[in-house]
Amino acid sequence: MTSASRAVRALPLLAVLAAAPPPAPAAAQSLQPADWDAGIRLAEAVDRNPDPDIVEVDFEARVARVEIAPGVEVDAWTYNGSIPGPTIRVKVGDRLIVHFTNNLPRPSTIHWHGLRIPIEMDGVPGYSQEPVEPGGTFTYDFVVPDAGIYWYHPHVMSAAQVGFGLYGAFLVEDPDENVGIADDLIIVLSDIDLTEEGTLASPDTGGSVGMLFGREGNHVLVNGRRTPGLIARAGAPQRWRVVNAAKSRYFMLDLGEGHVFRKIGGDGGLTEYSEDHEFLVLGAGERADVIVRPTGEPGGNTVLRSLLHDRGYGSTEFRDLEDLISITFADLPPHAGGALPETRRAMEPYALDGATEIELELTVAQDPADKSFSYGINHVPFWQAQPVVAGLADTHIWTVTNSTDWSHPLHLHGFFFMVLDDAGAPVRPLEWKDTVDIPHRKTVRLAVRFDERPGTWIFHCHVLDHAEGGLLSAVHLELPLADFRNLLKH
Ligand SMILES: [Cu+2]
Repeated sequence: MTSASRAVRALPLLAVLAAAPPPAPAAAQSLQPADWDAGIRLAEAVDRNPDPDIVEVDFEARVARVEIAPGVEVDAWTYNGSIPGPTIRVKVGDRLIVHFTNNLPRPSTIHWHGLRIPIEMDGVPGYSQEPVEPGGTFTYDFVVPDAGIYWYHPHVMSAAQVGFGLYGAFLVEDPDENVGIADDLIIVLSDIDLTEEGTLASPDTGGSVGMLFGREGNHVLVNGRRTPGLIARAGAPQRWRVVNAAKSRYFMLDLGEGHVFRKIGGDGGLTEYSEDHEFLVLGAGERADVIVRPTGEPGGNTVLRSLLHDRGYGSTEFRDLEDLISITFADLPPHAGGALPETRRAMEPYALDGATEIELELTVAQDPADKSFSYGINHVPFWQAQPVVAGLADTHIWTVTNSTDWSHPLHLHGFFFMVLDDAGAPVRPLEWKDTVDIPHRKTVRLAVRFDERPGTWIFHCHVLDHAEGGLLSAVHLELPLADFRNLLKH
């Protein structure tokens, strides 16, 4: 298996730093035929607030009949009746108000994956709010702090609820950013598990062994459809913001020979500089912002595929490649091309002097009595875990060792981190991450700086079966001891 990191064709760092900043591109114009994306474009949430800096939307979680392929319908769990739910599009600094009503048969919440918002808005029952009972409501209300592509999903029975269809994209735009490409798409990758009768499969199939692997759905979906189509002008660049919303599945995107993904952003907005990748690997929960230029004969077609990515035992054997998007080239002369835009973002690595070192081992255990498996962090599942304690504005270096036979995309709520290399230096280009793959039997180091938002913030594997099987813990972020002493004086 070719790993993505080996396939990276990095720009020489010094050359990039020495070069003059690229000229600001002129206001971009569409290069695509009319309705090129009609078969794939996601519906957006309706903003009912006239204030240009407030986006106020109504979200109802409910069971609804959706069509995932011609003639294939299922009663899925949805936000506002669709899979994915409505795309939220806001500007950085906007206030978002979401009036959430739960009309599902089970309690639910909404977690805003990757957003650095107050703990009360984080959507985790038991840590930040009470679960919203069937028929109940909750108002999420926060200021959106960072540009980038994020997503949302429930944090109650999350493997089941995400697997049944509850997720959506959350795009935070920066009005000052100008990448110079008008044709953009949000691509939400997921899957859903259906029985032969076309109903939602049980989220418990395979019992403890199913949990150990991390159950994948048997229908791969792109924006809620099986292999939707796009009508592209050959050679014309497009900007894709890709979200992996699958409950377990990894994707390894491939556009075929001669194509690259110019990655300009990741989990938390633009990266330090753009970098070309032959393949694009996204673990569950990860995102990427990429520029692509599909090429081919006018009238012909190509396909965006997912290759087999080795996320551990059983993940590549007897598997097929997945066709994700069918791209038909319009009968137009190919676009002349030219260089793809380069992007740059001024980013400072964290100063790591005096950082607190934390060792985390991702472990698995089998109960000698009933033979069931559970995952753990440092050998304890979340129901026995003590949180990591951190002070406000502390910097931590986490050394995360995966001692299991499956990879774990580790997600930290509420904070960005940067990944460190084996020597402890930040990996370039710098990228703000909230979810990072910890490959099976490998160690990954990362640096995180906490800020002034106290609370108990969970971190967990985003293979959601693994999280529910024990691979979850928390950081308890609290006032420094001195502050407590001051409080006691009053
Ligand atoms: Cu995992």
